[in-house]
Amino acid sequence: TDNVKRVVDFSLYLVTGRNLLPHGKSYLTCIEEALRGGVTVVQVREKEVETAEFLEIANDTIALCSRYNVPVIINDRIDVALASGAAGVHLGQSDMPLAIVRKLLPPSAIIGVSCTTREHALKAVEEGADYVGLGAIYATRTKDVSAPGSVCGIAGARAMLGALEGTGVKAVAIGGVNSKNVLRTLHGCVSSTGHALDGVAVVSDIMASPEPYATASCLAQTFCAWSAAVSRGPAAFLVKAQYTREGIAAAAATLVDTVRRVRPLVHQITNNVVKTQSANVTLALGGSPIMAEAEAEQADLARVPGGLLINYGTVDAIDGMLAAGIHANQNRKPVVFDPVGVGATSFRRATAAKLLDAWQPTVIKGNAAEIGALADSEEVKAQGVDSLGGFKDASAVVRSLARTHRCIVLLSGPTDYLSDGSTVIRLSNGHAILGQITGAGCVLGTAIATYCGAASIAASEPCEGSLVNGDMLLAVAAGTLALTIAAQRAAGRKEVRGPGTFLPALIDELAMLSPGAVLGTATIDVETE
Ligand code: 3NM
Ligand code: MG
Repeated sequence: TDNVKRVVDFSLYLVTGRNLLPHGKSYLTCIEEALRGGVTVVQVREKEVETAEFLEIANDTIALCSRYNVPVIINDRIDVALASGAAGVHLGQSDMPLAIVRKLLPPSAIIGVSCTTREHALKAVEEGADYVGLGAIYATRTKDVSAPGSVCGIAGARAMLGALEGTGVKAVAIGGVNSKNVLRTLHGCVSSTGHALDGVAVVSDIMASPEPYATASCLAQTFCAWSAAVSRGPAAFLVKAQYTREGIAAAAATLVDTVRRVRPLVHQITNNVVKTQSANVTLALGGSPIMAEAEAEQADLARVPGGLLINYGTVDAIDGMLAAGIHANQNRKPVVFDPVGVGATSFRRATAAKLLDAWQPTVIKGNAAEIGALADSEEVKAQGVDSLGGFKDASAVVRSLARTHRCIVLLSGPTDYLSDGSTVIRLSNGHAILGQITGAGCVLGTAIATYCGAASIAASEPCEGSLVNGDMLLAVAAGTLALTIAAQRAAGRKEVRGPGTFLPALIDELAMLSPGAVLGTATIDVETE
């Protein structure tokens, strides 16, 4: 009846765009194929047609969708919604105010609002919206999003989701979402307290597809796999485990051999200062390095299993970095991000934000200054690329940043802190002489990318709904231990008299590192919440 609001499944929300149909494909054929593929709600969006034609299209769409028990929402036009008996309307920020629309439509009407800012989301909640469209997530050609502020990005969606938590207002992400980036979008669009999307809204990926059935199926299946992974636990973007000191040490020791067995390709976009030593560290650990920066080669490289390191160092090759991470996400490869000196300039901050909106890192690693800058911490101020000190509560900082960015965060220093957003692991191996060579932090990133790459290849349980297979918290711990334990051993060698003799000794110790050395030397503490 008119008084009962139906429960809508927002998981795959198709917004129509007849102008995008491929040559020879009729509108209703496309919609029907998409419905068979798994579309759960349809919005009829018409920007050019006169009222009579809009009403006819709405009626035809409703007749078709009702056979699939899928509700139809009308974009903007209250009169068309009323005349067609549609399930509801979708309002833009400059359309009729929600409060008035609510009075005009029957109580059962589903009303949605487009939101780009946290203020929009708060207002939509207050006015009693049933759902919101968060966007544009990415740049798109389907709608004009050229005005400044029209693209909210993943970061903007996170802020809006924070405002929606506990309100019951559903949310879909819109704008440039497609079958290639949908898993990354779902993974990324989660508030720091864990509030996630109810679905994704798509126009061109389905409407312009020669095979809307296949495209919709792919989107729907990815959504299902993701929600299954999420329902396994709050931090289910990882394979959850109970971490103990002994368990971490044993896993790290095992991974020493795993790296050598699977020989992961370790693709590194890193700075000129450290390229040679990074490639040598990869080889010594048992991985296979490739230092490839051109945008045009990223798609091919991402198809080879392994790990990706993006160390933005002197901040060039940004197009290559953008493409590398996007392709790595699509191929479910781990991405290690080293935002070198991110606090030093506003350019570096903006670049980090741009990269983090384009792709999901598996790991962010940095020193106190870098982690402090990413966390907007006043406690640690950046000066150049060196860190000025530590945090009062480093565990809280890494845990919180891991939640915000939905990844593992490693804070390197005399004690290394790493967290998946719940567990914090502290590692206290290493040697002060690491501070006397250039690029010690950079090669730590290399070691982590090498271990994450190997762990993702060797993962016993592939998890379709997750961006990476395997336990990345253990891999980061293992990569960190490998480098710091080798450094300790190198520093203790007779022939090492200073930083010059230390670096080749470090490469030797990495090449000779044994599982037993890791087991016997690892200094690990675990804090669970
Ligand atoms: N609304 P595609 S973006 C209809 O930002 C619409 O509110 C947007 O099309 C918003 O899936 C958009 O082809 C177009 O990128 C989305
Ligand atoms: Mg509108």
